[in-house]
Amino acid sequence: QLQAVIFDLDGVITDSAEYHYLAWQALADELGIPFSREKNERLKGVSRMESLEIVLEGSRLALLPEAEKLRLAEKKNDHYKEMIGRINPADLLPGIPELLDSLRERGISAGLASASLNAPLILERLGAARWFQAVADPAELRKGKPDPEIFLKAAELLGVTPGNCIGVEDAAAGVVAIKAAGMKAVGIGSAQQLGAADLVLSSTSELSALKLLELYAG
Ligand code: B16
Ligand code: MG
Repeated sequence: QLQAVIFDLDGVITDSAEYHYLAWQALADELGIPFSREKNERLKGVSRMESLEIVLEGSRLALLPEAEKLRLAEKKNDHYKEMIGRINPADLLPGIPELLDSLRERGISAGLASASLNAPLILERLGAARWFQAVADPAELRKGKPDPEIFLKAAELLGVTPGNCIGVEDAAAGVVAIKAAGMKAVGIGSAQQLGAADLVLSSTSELSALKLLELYAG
């Protein structure tokens, strides 16, 4: 029986990727290094410090001492936090409130497996915290996606068996993490990028509790 659905945040519950992009772009401009929306695609689902490494890649700044890198990441995060302060319930992606209500009515738990240290703040801003029975804290984990650790942690916090869960992700590394956790995976985006998922939908508006139950049964 399907016990829980475990969600990624950015790109699935809300689109904070745009704010991440704007904050990284501003930092790169300030540092005088090239950055683009295309490069930003590689940062999706990747931790803050790993993202910085990708931003600095190919520049001399990649050789900066760790303390300096931490300072740059903090600078980006301050700017990002300033922007996400504007997030409100209207920023929930299409179909998500209905899906979370419907899961709750059916007694299916919802968990969050986001690599973002800002996830609890964003859930509050969205008015979405009430839907989630568990939020895995990425600060407590050793490995990021594609490692399954964060999805396994969310299942553990919910008190459910991974095999009785479905994970929902918009990033390829996230889909790999879900499958490695022994869960069924739903990818939101292009089938080309998320081919490893058991079901790929082009938008969250296509998600429904019935589709998830069908996927689980099939
Ligand atoms: P922060 P997700 C991820 O969120 C983002 O996709 C990724 O771009 C970001 O670098 C990462 O969170 C860390 O975010 O700097 O706020 O800790 O997709 O796993 O929900
Ligand atoms: Mg994501």
